[in-house]
Amino acid sequence: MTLLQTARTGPFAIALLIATLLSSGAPGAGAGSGLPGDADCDGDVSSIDAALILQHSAGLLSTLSCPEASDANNDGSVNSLDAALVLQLDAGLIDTLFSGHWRQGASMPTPRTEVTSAALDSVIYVIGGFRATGGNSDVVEAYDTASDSWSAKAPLPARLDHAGAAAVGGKIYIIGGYTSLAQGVVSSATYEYDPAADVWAERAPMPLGRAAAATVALNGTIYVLGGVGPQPTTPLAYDPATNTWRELAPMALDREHLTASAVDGKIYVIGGRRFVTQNVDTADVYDPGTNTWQPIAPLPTARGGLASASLDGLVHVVGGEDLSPGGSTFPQHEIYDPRSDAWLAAPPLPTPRHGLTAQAIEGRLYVIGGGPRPNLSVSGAVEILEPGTP
Ligand SMILES: [Ca+2]
Ligand SMILES: [Ca+2]
Repeated sequence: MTLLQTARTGPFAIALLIATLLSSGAPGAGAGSGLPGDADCDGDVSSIDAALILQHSAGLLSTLSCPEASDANNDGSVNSLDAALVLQLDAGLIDTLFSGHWRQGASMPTPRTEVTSAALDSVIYVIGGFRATGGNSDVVEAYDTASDSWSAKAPLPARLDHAGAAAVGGKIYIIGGYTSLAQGVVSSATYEYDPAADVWAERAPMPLGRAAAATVALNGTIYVLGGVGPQPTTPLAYDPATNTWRELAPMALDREHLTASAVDGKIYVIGGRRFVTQNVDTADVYDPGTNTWQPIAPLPTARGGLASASLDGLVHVVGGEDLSPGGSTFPQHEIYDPRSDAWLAAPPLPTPRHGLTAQAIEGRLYVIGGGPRPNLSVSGAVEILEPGTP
């Protein structure tokens, strides 16, 4: 049982935990550190702070010396998740508590969902997707993170939704997607975009078509993982230098609407869904050096239609959708720490949505577009995660 689960087990377990923790010492006097997790402001984050946060969230303690610091993950509420994070930190299971807050950027001119994106320097290219009318799109719009402004680029050679994108060597590659979701037509096309010339070219197609896959670049190679299409557990790798594709060792679980990000030479493949409505918490790591897969700690909130980006050695996972009857979209923002194989709860997305895209640039996470409601709805939202507290 993890500490996170311990903290969620109920009042009895919480009371027991408080008793255990308080027996190890008394809360320190307030010194006003403001350090995330330091609920008693004594300049030290320890299990005492976790006990205080738990007492407060259980209604046993009416005030906290450092209310802001007690919100360890800075998501606007003080609860057992904050206590669990403090305990994880105190036990050495995680290195840092995540601190960050969201702000809005300039909205995308063409609101879309089921988009893809790639980043070059300080610019994020948001490509294809569904428009509000439900038709798929060849629209390419570029968001300059430095100036918080948008510009239109040469359209895609085809209308695509649920495509993949990655940047290698100063070019952007668009891979697969649906040319017609309604008719189930999955593309195997590869397109290359030259941002200097604002021109698209066709490259060698995938040996197997793919839509709603995870696409990520690592060390000059583009990996396409999972998704819808023939042999969906067979990942594919594209080398832009030789314009060739190859097949990789199969994934354990066939799933689509998943996400992937690379950290330190490995690819973390997270979440997704099966049979349309079955969201999964499955998470694996792929090592390109050995062409092998290993399971990692499962995603805390099972879901597909999510997005991710790696930032400072952590994988930030945002959004998603539940397509079962009465389902909704997810505000969840969860962070995977590969060093500890642990997940951290983080400030949720201001606008819950699915079919969105995420990129990390210069210490900030940018989350763009997507549908605020399950199925077809669109948004032009640009939500930016800034480090630290507001
Ligand atoms: Ca403390
Ligand atoms: Ca919190």
